[in-house]
Parts: sequence; C-alpha cells; structure tokens
Amino acid sequence: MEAYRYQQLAYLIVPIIPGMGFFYVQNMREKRIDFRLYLITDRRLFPDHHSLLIAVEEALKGGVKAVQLREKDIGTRELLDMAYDFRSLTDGYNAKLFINDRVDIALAVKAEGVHLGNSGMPAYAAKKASGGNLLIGVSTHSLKEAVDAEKDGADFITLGPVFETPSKKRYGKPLGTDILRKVRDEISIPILAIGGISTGRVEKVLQSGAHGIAVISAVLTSDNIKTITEEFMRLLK
Ligand code: TZP
Repeated sequence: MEAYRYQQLAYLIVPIIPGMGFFYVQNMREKRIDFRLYLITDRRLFPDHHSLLIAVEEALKGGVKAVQLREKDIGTRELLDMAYDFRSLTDGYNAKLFINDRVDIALAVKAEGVHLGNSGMPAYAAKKASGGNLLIGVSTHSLKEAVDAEKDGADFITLGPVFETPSKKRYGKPLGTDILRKVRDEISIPILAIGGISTGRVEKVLQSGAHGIAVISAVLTSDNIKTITEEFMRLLK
C-alpha cells in the first residue's frame, strides 16, 4: 500500500522537476493500470488458436487495451508460440499483454505484465525475477487474499467470482458485490471485478468500488465481439 502511495505522489511531483521529469514520467506511465476492461482468453471456447486470435482482434478493434493470455493446460512451446502471436496482435492495437502465471514467457515475448494465481509464484518473486519490468496482476477470491496480494507488491488484482459464471464450478461460489467495497476500503491498488460480468452489471460493480472489470464469456461468446467491447468501453469511461 505504501509503495503505491509513493508512486502516486511521484506522478504529481516528478513533472515539476525540470529536465529529468519527462523521462522518468514517460517510464512510469508504462507501468500504470490505465485500463478498465481486461479481456481474458479461453481457447476452449474456440475450435482452434486461430479462431481465438480472430476473436481477440475483434475485441481490440472494439477498443480493449489489456489482454490476458490465460491458457493454463498447454506445454511451454505451444504457449510461447501463442504468446508471440498475441504480442504481435496487441502491439498492432497499442494494447497491453499479460501472460497468466508464466514470468518466463512474459519476459520472452516482452509482455507488459504477468498475471498470477494465488497459489503460484507470489507477486514479490515475480517482480524480482522480472527486475521490476513487469506489471503484476494477482487473482484473488477474498479480502485476505486481496490484502496479501497488495502486501506482496501486486499492481492490481482481479477479485471474484462476483456473480455466477458459466463455469461456476471451476471458480467457486459467487462472492457478491459487497466484497468489492470491503476490499476497496482496505487496499489502494486497482480492483478488477471478475466472474459473470455483463454490460448490465458494470454500473453496479463500479459503484461498489471496482476500478474496472475482467471478462471472458461476455466478450468472447458474443455474436458481435467488436460491438459488445465498444459497449463495455463506453460504460467504463
Ligand atoms: N476467476 C474468477 S471467475 C473467472 C476467473 C478466471 C472466470 C470469469 O469468466 P466470465 O466468463 O467472465 O464469467
């Protein structure tokens, strides 16, 4: 929490130091959580990798600026190939790329960040391993996990499932929206609400303290991915 506060203070102070300010702020800007819609992949929704790429490109056309490649059950070579493809794609739309769990792959493809599960590598270790060059997102499912993630040096968290999700069993019982406020009161890093988020639920989660949302199915199973992404972007402005 402290580190985040100093970082926010630096954004205000550094620009007024003549000369050095520009480069410092340029560098820091890269590290900000400047997105409110975080699109997470699930290749099982598609017949093949290529169809997933096409779907994600539609979302990029609709304005999404942060994509997490979350393909847990494939080998390193295949994941690396996918990550390179996603890097080229996201680069073309000036969007950030996050790789789930794999700091090595995030570094190899020059992703902006890594997204960690709460039972894998802790944020401080990922930060150290990347020399501070990766943004760190952490998946959390309770107040305690959220507080721990911030203490460990996460730059942002996803918190959920807030609502029932199509894949309910895999992610556990819905937490409801009250948890967002409780967590908001305890931590300073941005919270992205996850789990069953649809366009109709955006307002509620923002009012409850979320900085933004993370989604899989609302975007990737839509008949018009570009349009639904545009709608999310409009609601999250
Ligand atoms: N973690 C908690 S819920 C969830 C993850 C990865 C899945 C969210 O998927 P959807 O389809 O947006 O509900």
